[in-house]
Amino acid sequence: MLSIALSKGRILKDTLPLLATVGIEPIEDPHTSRKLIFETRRGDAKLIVIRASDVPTFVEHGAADIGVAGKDVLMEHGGDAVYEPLDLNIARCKLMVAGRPGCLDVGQRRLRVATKYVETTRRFFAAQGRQVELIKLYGSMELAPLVGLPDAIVDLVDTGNTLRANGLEPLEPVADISSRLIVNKTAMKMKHGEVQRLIDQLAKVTADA
Ligand code: PRT
Ligand code: MG
Repeated sequence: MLSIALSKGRILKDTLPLLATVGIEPIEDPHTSRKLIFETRRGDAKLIVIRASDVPTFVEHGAADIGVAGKDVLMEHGGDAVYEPLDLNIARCKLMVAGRPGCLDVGQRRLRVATKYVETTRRFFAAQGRQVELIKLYGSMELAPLVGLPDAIVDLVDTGNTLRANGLEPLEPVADISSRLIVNKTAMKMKHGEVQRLIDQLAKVTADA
């Protein structure tokens, strides 16, 4: 039996069609159901639907054999606790520094940056030799500069509409983001045949797309 951890929202929406091509289809609709575990039409695979930021933790500890997580979430989780064998090329966007034009010039004082991605942001600015003051937020990052909280934010940008609607501009790219297939290290050994078959099948589908 393989357990696969996904998150509600765009990852579920973009991953279900990929899994369907290898016969893994939930019997009930996970978009609308309040259940957290879903049987599939393939008796040997089940889906677990959890918060996006919890997917690496579930897979790391073997609560799921496999997961789908955004590169943003994986970078922030850090380390090499799970294998990351496949870029699914879905839920693509960019992690960006954003703010009002000129907001990065703060003279001698430390730049104040609000983000959900504090570790990734710290590493990004440290690599430029720049120490920043980090403000951890869990959402509505775009609002923060408008109410004078930070100078800039680090957040995901897709169309740029959310930034524009709030008078902010994308300023510096931090990373290109897409969703990755991740695998628990023990499952990769103990269920190698099943896991490798799924990776190979999905690799073929994502390459065709
Ligand atoms: O909502 P919750 O806290 O439960 O989890 P989550 O926000 O992480 O879940 P979800 O479904 O919103 O995002 C899951 C994953 O989708 C992220 O981890 C990314 O890897 C990926 N993804 C791809 C995105 C976007 N594109 C995206 N545009 N996640 C979020 N956004 C948001 C962004 O934060 C901003 O608020 O969309 C807004 C910007 O979009 P544009 O088009 O206006 O630029
Ligand atoms: Mg969200």
